[in-house]
Amino acid sequence: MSEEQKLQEFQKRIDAGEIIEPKDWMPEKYKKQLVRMMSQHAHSEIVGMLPEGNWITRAPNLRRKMALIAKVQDEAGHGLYIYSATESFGVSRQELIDQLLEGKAKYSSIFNYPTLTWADIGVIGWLVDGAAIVNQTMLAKSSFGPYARAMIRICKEENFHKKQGFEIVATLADGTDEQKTMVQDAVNRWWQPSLMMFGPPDNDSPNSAELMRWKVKLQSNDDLRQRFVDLTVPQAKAVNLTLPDPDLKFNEETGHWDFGKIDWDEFWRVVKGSGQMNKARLKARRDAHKNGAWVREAAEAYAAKHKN
Ligand code: BYC
Repeated sequence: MSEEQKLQEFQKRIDAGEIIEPKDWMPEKYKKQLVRMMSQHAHSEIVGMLPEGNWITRAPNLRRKMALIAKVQDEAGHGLYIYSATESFGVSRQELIDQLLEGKAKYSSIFNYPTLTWADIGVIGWLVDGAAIVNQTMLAKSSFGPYARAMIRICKEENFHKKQGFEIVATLADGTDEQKTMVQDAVNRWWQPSLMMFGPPDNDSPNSAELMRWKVKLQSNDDLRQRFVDLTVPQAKAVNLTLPDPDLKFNEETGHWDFGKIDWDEFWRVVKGSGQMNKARLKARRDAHKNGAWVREAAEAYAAKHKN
């Protein structure tokens, strides 16, 4: 079979809704796109532990502290599931982590913002995990089996994370004036960055057309962003919080909430490394890697000793 015929057969399988497994024939570009996306996704989970990890020692009570520790630990697990999915292509976790530590790999823009108050922890669970659920529920139906299967478990865990965050938000929003102000301020700071998580607008998204043709993505960046806005507006109303957008308005014709312009210059600045926390995040990961060297060495020595 010629390359052209193989490509046509592959597209037929995709169009028929078949799931592609690592040993199946696939175009090099399909594999490349998936390694790119899964690598960024896995790194996002790992770097995403940092903003929340920052508050573990300062959680207001033991119940909150236990829930937050469990959440941050879950994120590490998510990273590992997705690194395993890239390993099914023969791309090792080490290779990808090296790229992250060398500053060559991307991870989600959202994690380059600081967590200034306890309310940020609630808002991350509500908005950031909420946005991730919208995106990942779609990816759970992606054409690549190992990625789609990882997403199913991740989405279940993210649902707990979102509830954990929304409960913190609801408690603060129903609290003292100071608590109300604190949680509203956190919503004001995280709203736009959460909308940016879905990626650039469709007309400026170079990868979307190919990913959608191969059913890696089943919905576009803008469609998912709109779904997130539609789901979140009533949740904000339920706890008497205001989403910081004067243009937010229900559109009777479309049945969706219209929203204002997103600052895409800011998005690209953050993606290209000039966000508030980009340097600190990479430093934290590099330090953790360096400080964990003795654990890796001990594990290797143990494995070598017990080889037979
Ligand atoms: N941040 O052509 P486009 C979590 C890049 S963690 C940074 O639209 P695509 C959690 C994009 O990579 C969950 N970069 O790309 C963890 C591309 O650059 P390259 C994180 C972004 O792939 C801890 C360029 O812009 N979720 O839930 O079609 C605590 C053009 O974009 C971003 C995922 O990683 C961004 N926001 O669509 C709490 C989901 N957006 O690679 C929570 C998996 C775009 O060509 N990924 N770029 O150099 C995806 O679904 C898709 O890759 C995206 C982008 C929607 C992000």
